[in-house]
Amino acid sequence: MKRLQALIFDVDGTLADTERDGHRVAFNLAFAEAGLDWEWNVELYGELLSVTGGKERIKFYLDRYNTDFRRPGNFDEFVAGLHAAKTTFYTRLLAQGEIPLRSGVERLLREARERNIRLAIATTTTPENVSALLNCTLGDGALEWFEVIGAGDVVPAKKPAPDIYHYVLEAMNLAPEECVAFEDSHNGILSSREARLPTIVTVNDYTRDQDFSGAAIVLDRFGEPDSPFQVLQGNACSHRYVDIAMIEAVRKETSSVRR
Ligand code: XBP
Ligand code: MG
Repeated sequence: MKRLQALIFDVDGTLADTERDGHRVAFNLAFAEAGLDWEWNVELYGELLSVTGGKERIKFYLDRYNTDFRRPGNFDEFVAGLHAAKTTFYTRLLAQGEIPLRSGVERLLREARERNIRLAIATTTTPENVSALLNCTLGDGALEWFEVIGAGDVVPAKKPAPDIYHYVLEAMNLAPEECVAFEDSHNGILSSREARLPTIVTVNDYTRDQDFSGAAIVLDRFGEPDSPFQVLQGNACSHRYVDIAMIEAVRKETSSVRR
């Protein structure tokens, strides 16, 4: 088995629980500012999450849930403008310290750095949102912890397409079996699996009941020594929280199952 070289993280729902109290709130603030009476409640937003990417999600909402809306002639520009306003509101919420990292994330990132395991990001969210989250939670300079940040429109096809993971692997010059990906959603694992990456899933309230077939393991959280994870699918080999030893054990376990 090849040595573990890098960890590749999804952002929304994985590094932090950003959707319900972050992105959703920011979309609604942008709609209100534009004089639109659209209101994405917690339940509706769960349905809209089936489409990744904020601009794509706005269009999906209009196609599926608000067909009476009269679209302006410059529709793409209109959506892009709304989305830019949403990004401003979202990064403002992060700056207010509203969204922490999920427990265990900072510990794992620091351990990986100490052991010279390379770090990267593969997300559909806008690059500014990634910088804001990392700076606001880990402090200035945390962005440099990540060798590659694959985000937003850098690839034309967002998750569930594998393109963003291919982009990151190519930029790092690594094979998928030298890496482990971290995801929280069905769309996320479709993307990482198609890129042949062993994937550890940590679910959240929006994704708990989704299909994660093909995951190396599915957990309810990263876990900490004093608040261990619950295993929802797979074998954690007696480990109780995600650290490098646990990741190595899961890689070994899943490669022997595959053989
Ligand atoms: C995240 C997304 C993003 C965010 C919003 O999916 O789908 O669209 O919800 O961010 P994943 P933007 O965690 O699978 O990357 O509005 O910046 O797109
Ligand atoms: Mg996600």
